[in-house]
Amino acid sequence: MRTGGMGCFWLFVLCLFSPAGANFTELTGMFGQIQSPNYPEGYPSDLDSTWNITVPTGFRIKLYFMHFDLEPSYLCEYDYVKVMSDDLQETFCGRESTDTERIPGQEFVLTNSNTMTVTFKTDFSNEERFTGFEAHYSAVDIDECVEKLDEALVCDHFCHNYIGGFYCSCRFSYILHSDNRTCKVECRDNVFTEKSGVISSPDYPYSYPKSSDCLYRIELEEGFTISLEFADIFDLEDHPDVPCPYDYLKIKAGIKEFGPYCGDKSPGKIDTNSSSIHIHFHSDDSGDNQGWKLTFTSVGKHSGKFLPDPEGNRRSSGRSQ
Ligand SMILES: *[C@@H]1O[C@H](CO)[C@@H](O)[C@H](O)[C@H]1NC(C)=O
Ligand SMILES: *[C@@H]1O[C@H](CO)[C@@H](O)[C@H](O)[C@H]1NC(C)=O
Ligand SMILES: *[C@@H]1O[C@H](CO)[C@@H](O)[C@H](O)[C@H]1NC(C)=O
Ligand SMILES: *[C@@H]1O[C@H](CO)[C@@H](O)[C@H](O)[C@H]1NC(C)=O
Ligand SMILES: [Ca+2]
Ligand SMILES: [Ca+2]
Ligand SMILES: [Ca+2]
Repeated sequence: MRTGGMGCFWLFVLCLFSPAGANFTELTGMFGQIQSPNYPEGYPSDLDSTWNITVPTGFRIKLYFMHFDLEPSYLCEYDYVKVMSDDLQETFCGRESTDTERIPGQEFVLTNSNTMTVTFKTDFSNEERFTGFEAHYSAVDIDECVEKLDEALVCDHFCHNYIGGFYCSCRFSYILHSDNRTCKVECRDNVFTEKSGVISSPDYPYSYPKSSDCLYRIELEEGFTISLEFADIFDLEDHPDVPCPYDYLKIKAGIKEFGPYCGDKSPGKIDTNSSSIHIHFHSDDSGDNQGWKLTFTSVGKHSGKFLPDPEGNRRSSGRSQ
């Protein structure tokens, strides 16, 4: 946590003795105060003063005026206070007693980011004495979990706000990815040695995990050949022009490769003509898609065809010599 007090003090000393920076003030405290020169006496003519306010990331700046008394003018063309931050810009001038100008009144200015620039400009003359302004600012926590300012910062599963930041966590059995945002699963090492079975993306047919790389190996003895049959519900994030840039399924059977597969059209039936296959499923850090499911069966050179039974136990459907 930074303390603004000393920083402001040293800056103040610096400002006093630095001729070039006399009209520029850098404020980095969690709160602070801005006054027009000579406040509460009348402010001088031909001023061009700037205050840069920076608070730590995770905070925004709230600025409000306790006193405001500037020379009124049409569209604030004589004297004005301008408050700027990113896409925000407010210009104020006038005095409390005349309601024709843009005085801040009870309004406050709230930034989206952690920086704000306030400029105070005056022209060459004043019709009468104007006392200027006094403003205060403070750092305000951004509730990232509610505001979702930046889509790329939103948590995949759970979001926890705290003063100055936020963090993400995951549902049971998921792991937070090193991006600190998405939730992945550990699924690198799945080996199937049964003659038949069912494999699917995690949570199928509900959204599969993001930022995950799943590897499934089917290893049978030499002489067996494996066939895959994909279920009709097949849904992997795709792109209209680029083939499978986000999520994909790739199958390796010996030297042969199948895929990459993505989109919503099931690959159907694949005869791999191999006794050993590797399935690689990759997902990126966004999107909600249902995934995939396949049934594998095998045929042995000297034995029958193996099909899965409804309980998923292996079973031979027949025998032929
Ligand atoms: C300081 O004042 C000079 C002239 O008065 C002006 O040209 C310059 O832009 C000002 N700088 C800032 C940071 O306001
Ligand atoms: C003051 O803030 C503005 C806007 O954030 C920035 O463009 C400018 O460089 C800053 N000036 C200094 C001296 O930090
Ligand atoms: C994730 O959080 C850790 C510790 O909180 C931090 O060191 C790391 O830089 C963060 N990574 C990203 C990508 O933000
Ligand atoms: C299957 O693989 C064997 C060698 O492993 C090869 O001789 C045979 O031609 C292949 N059959 C088909 C249909 O690709
Ligand atoms: Ca003036
Ligand atoms: Ca926060
Ligand atoms: Ca995706």
